[in-house]
Amino acid sequence: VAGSGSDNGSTKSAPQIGESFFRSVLASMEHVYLNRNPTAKAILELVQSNCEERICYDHLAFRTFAVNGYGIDSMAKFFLDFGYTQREELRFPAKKLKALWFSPPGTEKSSSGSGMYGPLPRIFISELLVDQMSPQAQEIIKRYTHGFGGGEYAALASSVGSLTWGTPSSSEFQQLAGESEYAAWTLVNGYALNHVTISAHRLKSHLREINNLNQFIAENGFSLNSEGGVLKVSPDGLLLQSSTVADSRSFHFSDGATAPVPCSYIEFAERLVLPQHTNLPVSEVKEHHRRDGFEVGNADKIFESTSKEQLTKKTVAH
Ligand code: OOG
Ligand code: NI
Repeated sequence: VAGSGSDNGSTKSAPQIGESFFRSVLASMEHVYLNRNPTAKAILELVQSNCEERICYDHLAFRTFAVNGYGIDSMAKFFLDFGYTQREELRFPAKKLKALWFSPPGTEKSSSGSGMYGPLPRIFISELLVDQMSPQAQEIIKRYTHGFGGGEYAALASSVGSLTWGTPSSSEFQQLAGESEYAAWTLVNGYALNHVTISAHRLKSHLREINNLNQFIAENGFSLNSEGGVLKVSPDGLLLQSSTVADSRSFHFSDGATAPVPCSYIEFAERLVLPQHTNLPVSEVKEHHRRDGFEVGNADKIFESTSKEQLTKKTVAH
């Protein structure tokens, strides 16, 4: 597990967390996610039954508030303690967001199972730059993140499916949504898994090509996020991504109001073989021969999978 580098230049210490505990926590996060998001559950079952084989996750994603110890670091700790390595930063100035991604350690018994028991996923964690929000929005966010110390329990909160803070009111949710849909989403979903991403190129059937996978998903009646076109392509042409429109669930606000709020979605990613490896026989191509990392232009549109605009289109389409 050692030897994958360090973010502060010091010698990397042994992981603080054992692999079976780590994977159990991921499986609990997934359990919460599948129970709350019928579309994600149905699609995973559909793809699995079509391929009659395991599903590999390309990455998992979380959202956070960059304030009072609730930012990226709060969720990253669990992954760093297991041996993940911090990689590139991505910036989204218009959305007032910053993100970091983390690559997994090499593990001995990583590759046999499916989902959270398969190859370890990359981790994508973003944070809302709270100090750039209006004073009113900051006040609401700080009301829920001040004095609770909840950031310390990020992974725990995600695996049990609870907010670490109190239940917000519908007017607070509306106020945030008017300024940042990301902020409103995070207020009611907290550290819940925002999405899992199916690694398309690691599927065995024709669905390993993302265009076929997208067509298959659409033919089965699910709506894909159409922001900037269904298929998101990186400038180098090697990272192809698409995602569903988020499900919504009924949320009981503190003022007694009950209203639907967006929850999570599922994503698909196809990573093409890097130019310097295209001469390798297909059977010899490994994950590290493919395009790694994330892409700001793709991510910017994938964030919209939980937006009101995409959710409204979905209702019209059905
Ligand atoms: C994350 C959106 C970005 C990706 O793979 O680039 C993303 C989010 O919606 O929180 O998932
Ligand atoms: Ni993603």
